[in-house]
Amino acid sequence: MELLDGKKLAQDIKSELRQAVDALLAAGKRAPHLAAVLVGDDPASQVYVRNKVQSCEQVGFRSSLIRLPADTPEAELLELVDQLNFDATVDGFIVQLPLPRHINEERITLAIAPEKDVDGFHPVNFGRMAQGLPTYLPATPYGIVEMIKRYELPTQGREVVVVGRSNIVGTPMAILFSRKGYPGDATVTVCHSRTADLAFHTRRADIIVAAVGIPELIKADMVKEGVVVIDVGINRIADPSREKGFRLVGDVDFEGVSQKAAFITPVPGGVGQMTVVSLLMNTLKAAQGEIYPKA
Ligand code: BQF
Repeated sequence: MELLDGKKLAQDIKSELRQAVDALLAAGKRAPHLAAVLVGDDPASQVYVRNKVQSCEQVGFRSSLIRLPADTPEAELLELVDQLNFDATVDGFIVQLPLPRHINEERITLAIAPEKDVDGFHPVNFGRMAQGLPTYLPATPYGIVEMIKRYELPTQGREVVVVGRSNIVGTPMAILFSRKGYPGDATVTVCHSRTADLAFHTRRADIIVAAVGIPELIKADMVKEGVVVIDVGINRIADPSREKGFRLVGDVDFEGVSQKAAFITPVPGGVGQMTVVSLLMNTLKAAQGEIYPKA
């Protein structure tokens, strides 16, 4: 078994990003600028936003964190989004999900200008992805694609099983693996909560992407020898022996499945790390007008 080391790859990519920033500055341009909006005080969301801000610092990006109280009216958030859309000093921005229940995530996502949608959640960017046009790939799928490329894992003709069908991971991964060219050309099966026999599908898989948010759902007896396992799950489970009272586990039983896998991502230190650097790669593209050329 070989680990798919997200931490190591993320470090490599960060040093590439630092060099790109140096080149921009040397050309008399300013550093890329990412803004992040955090509504409320969900503990996991606070960690994620902090990871993003710290990563910006590490590569020399400018970042702005805008914190709003949990009871911020939707209209107020929409106004902020509009302000960021028109702020020429901001190259790209994200609104951290999940949002408080009284705010409609779809309405917020639709309000973000596609040119600044570095999370790649706007339907325009999703549509461009589905058609293979230049776009901001959603950060987790982008991270997984980058991981597969950098480990040179073959996908052509492979049986891929995606477990989960969310708009931000499962569905885009299924589209990307089935597209023409590398890392596509695979045969894709999408499994979900209504799948009759999950193990029947996962046992046939050459590559499994687990993105359902169920701790350690995928067990050793559900996979074949030599499988490639991409574990997208970041689940907090109670662990009184830890200082914080919890530990992180994926959607895959790492202990068991790693005995049979050829390649597997750890949690933590796997896909999550790639997700954060992918957001930075999208922000660089935004600053350079690579997807939507600047006027
Ligand atoms: C690691 C996320 C679910 C819902 C909304 C590194 C992150 C996580 C883990 C991180 C995630 C998950 C993020 C590790 C951002 C990934 O070392 O394993 C980084 O910061 N993530 C998010 O912004 O929103 C989410 C998961």
